[in-house]
Amino acid sequence: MTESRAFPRFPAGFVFGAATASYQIEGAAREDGRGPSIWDTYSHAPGLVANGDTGDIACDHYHRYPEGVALLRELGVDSYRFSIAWPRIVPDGSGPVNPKGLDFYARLVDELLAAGIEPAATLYHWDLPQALEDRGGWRVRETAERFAEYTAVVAGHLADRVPRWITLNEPWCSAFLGYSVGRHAPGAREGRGALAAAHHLLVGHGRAVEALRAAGVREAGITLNLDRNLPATGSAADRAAVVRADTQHNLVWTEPLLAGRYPHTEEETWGELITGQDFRRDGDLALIGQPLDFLGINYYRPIVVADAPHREPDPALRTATDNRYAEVRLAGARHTAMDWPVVPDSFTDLLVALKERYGDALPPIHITENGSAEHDEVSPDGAVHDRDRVAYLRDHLTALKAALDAGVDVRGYYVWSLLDNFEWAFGYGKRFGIVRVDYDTQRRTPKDSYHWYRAMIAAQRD
Ligand code: IFM
Repeated sequence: MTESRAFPRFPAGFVFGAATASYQIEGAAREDGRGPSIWDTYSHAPGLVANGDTGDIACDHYHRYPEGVALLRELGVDSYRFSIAWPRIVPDGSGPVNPKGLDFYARLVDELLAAGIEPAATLYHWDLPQALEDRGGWRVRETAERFAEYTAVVAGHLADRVPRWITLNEPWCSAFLGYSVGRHAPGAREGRGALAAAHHLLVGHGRAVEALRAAGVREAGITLNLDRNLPATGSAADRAAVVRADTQHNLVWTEPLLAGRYPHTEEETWGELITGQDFRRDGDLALIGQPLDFLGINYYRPIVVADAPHREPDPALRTATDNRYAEVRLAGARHTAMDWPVVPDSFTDLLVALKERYGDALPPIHITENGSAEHDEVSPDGAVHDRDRVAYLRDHLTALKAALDAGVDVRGYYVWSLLDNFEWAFGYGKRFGIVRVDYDTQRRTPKDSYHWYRAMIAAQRD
């Protein structure tokens, strides 16, 4: 059953898409020469991922990608955003290239093009080759150089067929969840290491943009998970906490990328860790701040922030994430299965605020992810009537249209996600797909949200 009322209307040429990521869906973790990634290591370590889940098999998309493309064609999307697994291409992180890895993505791209769907490739969605982590990972500059080499290989192979390229997905997660909080691979709990990782991810982005330009790609950009941080109360202390949260979540990325500077609020946020950062070099800001063809933004929810002056500092985390603020639950809001509050207006506000801050320096935007995990149930008729997800998508697309009406140049929207998949440390328990995956049988069942999104896209073309 679909709910067709009140479809928002988007301008002609607006791109509708769906997104996935390699480790979350591909499986075939040890096939055809793929090397181990940090997520293989992390998910196989006892106790780090819910239920002991791993990406070994996932949605078996490596073998079933034609079925995925058929679902996309039936959905009517203009574009499909997928990510390329670095350890399939360069299994040891440097050295020999694996032709079978390149072949897989070439076959996927050809299948998409034959179905009339534009491929959009993300080069790094968190599956760093383990061999590079063993040499320091994103803490060291060498990883940025290896990333540029890998980018040149992939773009050299696919640039003629893939028009839109995303260097990094959500570097905040890679740097801070990965190297500070330890909730993502590689599971490090460091202060300074996380700041070095943030910087080297940005350097890697800049070097990858150079490689993409050299290969002649049509569009190069980066995807950020920018947050709309709201103060828990109107107190000066909570508002100051929001400034610290904004620095760490947003400005650490947007200031170097869009304004050619480091955030001026760094000292307040990171204290003594920010002094004498020898990993920053002359010329880095120019490299990082090269013009982009688009900015990718992933939006899910706002974060309500309260000052937390008495929070016990964890010595391992000190100052990189222990910024003396705490996340507060938003009273009165519906929460998704991730326990994330649903506030569509925050989506509009985030985009409008970004435009106000960066003006003409803000490139056109693609919403590269938006969606919700819900407590899906299979009905006796075999269908998944995911009303909450339908409402989430409808309300967020309406909020997005409001941002366009307010003058923000948004060119596309990708729903997260095409398929239920491996939700990182939460394992398979959280389902974001508009298509249900039965992990025992690998059967795919389009949910009501799939049918709703299909009807919404079709309505644009009436
Ligand atoms: O599943 C993730 C994705 O890999 C990155 N963005 C957020 C999604 C939902 O948590």
